[in-house]
Amino acid sequence: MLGQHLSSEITDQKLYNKRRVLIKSAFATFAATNLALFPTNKAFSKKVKSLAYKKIDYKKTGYILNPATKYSDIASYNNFYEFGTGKSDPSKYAPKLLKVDPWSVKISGLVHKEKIFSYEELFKISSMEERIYRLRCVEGWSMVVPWIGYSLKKLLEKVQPLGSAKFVEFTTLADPSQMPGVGGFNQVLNWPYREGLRIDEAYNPLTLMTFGLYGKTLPEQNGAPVRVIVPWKYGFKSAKSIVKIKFIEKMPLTSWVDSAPGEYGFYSNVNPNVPHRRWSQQTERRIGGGIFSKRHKTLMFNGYSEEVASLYGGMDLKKFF
Ligand SMILES: Nc1nc2c(c(=O)[nH]1)N[C@H]1C(S)=C(S)[C@@H](COP(=O)(O)O)O[C@H]1N2
Ligand SMILES: [Mo]
Repeated sequence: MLGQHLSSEITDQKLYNKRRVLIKSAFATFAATNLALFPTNKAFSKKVKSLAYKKIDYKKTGYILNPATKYSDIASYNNFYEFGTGKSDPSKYAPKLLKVDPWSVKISGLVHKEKIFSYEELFKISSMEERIYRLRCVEGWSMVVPWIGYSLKKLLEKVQPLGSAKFVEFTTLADPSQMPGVGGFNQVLNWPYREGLRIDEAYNPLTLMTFGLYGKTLPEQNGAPVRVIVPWKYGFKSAKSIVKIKFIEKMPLTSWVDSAPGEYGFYSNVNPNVPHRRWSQQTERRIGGGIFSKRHKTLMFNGYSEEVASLYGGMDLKKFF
C-alpha cells in the first residue's frame, strides 16, 4: 500500500531550512532578480517532481480497478466551498486567489508543547511517501489519487498530547479577501470549515498529512499548501488548507454536522449499508470515466476495513454514522 520514501533528499535540513535556498535550487537557471516572481508552491513542485519514488502496483492493491484518476480531473473537479459550490469554481479561483506563502499551522489545546509550525517546518517533520488512496465523496463520486505526505501521527507526536485529549479539531483558512465563497449572503456553511477526528483515528497510519499529489505540491484547489486525507471516510472529513489543529476533550462540532446534523455525522465512515438521508451510498461513479461508465460498488470503509475496522469494534455504525 505504501510507496517508497521519496528520497532522503526531501528532508535535508540544510536544503529546506530556508525557502530562499530552495527556490534557488529549483530555479538555478533563472536570474536571482526573478526568483521572487515564482510562487514558492511552484518551486516546491519542481523540486518534488524531480525526485524518484516507486510507483504502486495496482494489481496488488485489489480493489483499485482503474488506474489513478488523471491529474487534470483531480485538479478540476473539486469541492472547496470557500471558493464556491460549483465543481469548477475552486480550480477557477483558488490558483489566483489563495495565498499559500507564508503559511503556518498552530497546534494547541491539550498538549505539553503548543507550537506554531511554519510550512517549512511541517515539510521536514518526516520523509514523504506516495500513497494511492481512493477518495469517496458523500455525493456518490470517487477518485483514485496518488497523494504525497506522511502519517499525521508523526506531526501530532511532536506537541506531546496530554492523556485527557480525546479528539483533534482541524480548522481551515477562512479569509473573505481570498475566498469568494466566504462572507456575503447565502452562506452554505458556518466558516471557518471545521473537521475532527478521534485521537485513535488521527493516529492511524493511514491518516495522511498531505503536501502533494502526482509528484507535485498540492494545487491550490486541492487544499494547498497542506491538508489531511482520511481515506476510509467520506471526502468532507479531509479538510483542506489547514491553519489550526487543536487537541480537545469533547467531540468537536464539525461544519457539516453544524449545518445538517441529520445528514452528516461526526464519524462519516464510508459505509454502503447506511444510506445518506436523501440517497443510497451503495455505488459510486469514478470521475473521468465518462457518463456511461459503469458504477462501482462502494466498499465498507472505502476498502480499508483491514486497517481500520478494529477502531469501531462494538459500535453501532448506523447510530454513529
Ligand atoms: N476547507 C475545505 N475542505 C474541504 C472541503 C471544503 O469545502 N472546504 N470539501 C471537502 C469535500 S466534500 C471533499 S469530497 C474533498 C474534495 O477534495 P478534492 O477536491 O481534493 O478532491 O475535500 C474536502 N475538504
Ligand atoms: Mo465530498
